[in-house]
Amino acid sequence: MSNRRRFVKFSLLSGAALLAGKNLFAKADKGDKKYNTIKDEPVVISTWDFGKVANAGAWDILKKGGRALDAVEAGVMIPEADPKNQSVGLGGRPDRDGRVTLDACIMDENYRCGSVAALEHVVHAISVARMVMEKTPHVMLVGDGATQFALANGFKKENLLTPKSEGEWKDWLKTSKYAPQKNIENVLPGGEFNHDTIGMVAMDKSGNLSGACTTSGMAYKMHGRVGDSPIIGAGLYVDNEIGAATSTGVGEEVIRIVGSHLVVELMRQGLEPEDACKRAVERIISRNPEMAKQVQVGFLALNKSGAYGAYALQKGFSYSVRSGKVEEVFQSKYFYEEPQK
Ligand code: SD4
Repeated sequence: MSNRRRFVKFSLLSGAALLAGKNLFAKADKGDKKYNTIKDEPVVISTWDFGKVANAGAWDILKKGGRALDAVEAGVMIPEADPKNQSVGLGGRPDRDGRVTLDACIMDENYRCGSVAALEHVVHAISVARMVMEKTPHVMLVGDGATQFALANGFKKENLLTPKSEGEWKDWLKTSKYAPQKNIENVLPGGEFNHDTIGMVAMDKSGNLSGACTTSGMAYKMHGRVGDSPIIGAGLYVDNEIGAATSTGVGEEVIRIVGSHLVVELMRQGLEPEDACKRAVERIISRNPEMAKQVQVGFLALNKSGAYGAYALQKGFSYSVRSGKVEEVFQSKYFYEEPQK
């Protein structure tokens, strides 16, 4: 597409957005809304309602003055170990070949980070990611290399495919339809929603930030597919001077805009967390509005002052917050007022 055509397309999009009451280029409207802030105390925030249980694990460490890095690892290990949670770790939904492959990454207050992608047979992908960070000269290990590294370092080999996830996969094979849909990624045979991924960011008593992100990825993905969750900058980013961000939803769309890094950079430019998340969502829309209507992406961010916020493409993204004073699940704001046809 020529530059001129691209400009015209982009202008038309902004015009349409303005007509729909959305100003893609609006400055963050600081001052006329109240931003949620946890002042001068530890806080942990994570994606979706099930983040509440994970936050409790992180909070046990934070409330005792523990390190944010330890808190986020311990926090996300809870859904990883829960066979009933079919989007993370044990019991995660498999790829289309029936293999449960896990993606995870972790990042501390000092730009140190570790990641695994397409890891198999090991429940706590987040701890393997942390070990990559702490015990290797690398940032990311994938596939067999990641699995071999984990097993060689004392992680137990387990079958992660539970009878429930296996049964659903076999039902899915009857149609083999992989069609990410708005807000629900995949509609499963039973009509349930497939919300994946826990992304968690935390600030400890010393004011240091860390984050973790772990998932079994999109259900029935191609074998070998890697989403945003293990990719530093896409599914998670932490800059201890500025803030931390994480994402959930259709990872391909997050990777294209390096979403979590973008959110942190927007906070560096002065945007509040919610506005930074919103701007990242708008970037996805501006790239391909038709596609954006069909999928869900949500961002969550925490800045160095303890302000936090989220924003999603579609209705339905929730996030959980835990501090000394707050223990709550919030509904994220979202771009599309009504479900899109
Ligand atoms: C992925 N971002 O693998 C993950 C999936 C997810 O809600 O978060 N779904 O693309």
